[in-house]
Amino acid sequence: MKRIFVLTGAGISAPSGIQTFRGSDGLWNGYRVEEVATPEAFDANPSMVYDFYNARRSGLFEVQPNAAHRAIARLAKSADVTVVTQNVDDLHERGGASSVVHMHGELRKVRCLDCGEVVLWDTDLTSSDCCPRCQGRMRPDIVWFGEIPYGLDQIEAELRRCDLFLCIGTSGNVYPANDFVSFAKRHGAYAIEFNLESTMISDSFDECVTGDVVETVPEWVSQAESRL
Ligand code: BJW
Ligand code: ZN
Repeated sequence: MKRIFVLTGAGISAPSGIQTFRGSDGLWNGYRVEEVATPEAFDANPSMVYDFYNARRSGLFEVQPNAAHRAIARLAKSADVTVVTQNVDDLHERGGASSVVHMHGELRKVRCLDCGEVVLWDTDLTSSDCCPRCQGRMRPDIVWFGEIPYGLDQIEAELRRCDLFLCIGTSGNVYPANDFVSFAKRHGAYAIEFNLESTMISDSFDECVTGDVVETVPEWVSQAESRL
């Protein structure tokens, strides 16, 4: 069975109605990134950071996975697929993917600042919420700038052995995800990018498929299914 590594970014969830980070209607337009996505910002103004993530968490219940999420889940029937997402939403899982690495964390989880306990959390989080294990303060379980992404050991192992690297809906602005394509290619993978436009990392790919992921990804998966 072919090994396929799928890296996704905000562009796969944009057609479901979740804003991207760096588009003209991107989330960062309302908030300066360093105000909400760094540990320093959380220390300086926790209630703003709580509000930002509370709004996004409650927004999750109003959106649905789209045809691209479902096509990736379908691909796992004909190949050995690893899905690594930079997204903090749960649309891959709701689209049928069985195991997903959320390298930048998950909106539906919070983490204790004292003991590290991670708890499923579907309601608003405030500074008065306490850890069920040690009563410590809780923060969104999100990887902020300057923090180490999750799952890097597994990611590196899968990048080394994949035959095909698919990169779907990411601008390639953020390290280390923007390095994965070069790493996979150095270890022998063929790499394809799916995006509306060319990105900072497009030159690293063997093929770039331009268009809306809800069309390009299902179409590519349908064609691939007969070849894999
Ligand atoms: C469509 C579409 C449609 C839309 N169809 N396409 C200087 C130089 C280099 C690196 C650094 C530096 N200074 C600091 C760093 C490191 C830093 C970094 O990269 N900073 C850069 C901004 C410069 N990175 C880190 O700090 C990371 N940690 C780290 O490096 O640790 C050290 C270490 C690593 C590894 C080993 C050892 C040590 C942590 C990064 C954490 C990122 N966190 C965020 C926010 C938190 C999550 C949240 O709140 O949701 O994660 S930032 C934000 O960007 C979010 C995203 O996951 C991430 C990537 O964004 P993405 O997904 O690419 O979205 P967009 O909006 O940028 O792009 C969307 C794309 O979709 C566009 O291209 C559209 O065209 C496309 N699109 N609709 C097809 N329908
Ligand atoms: Zn705790």
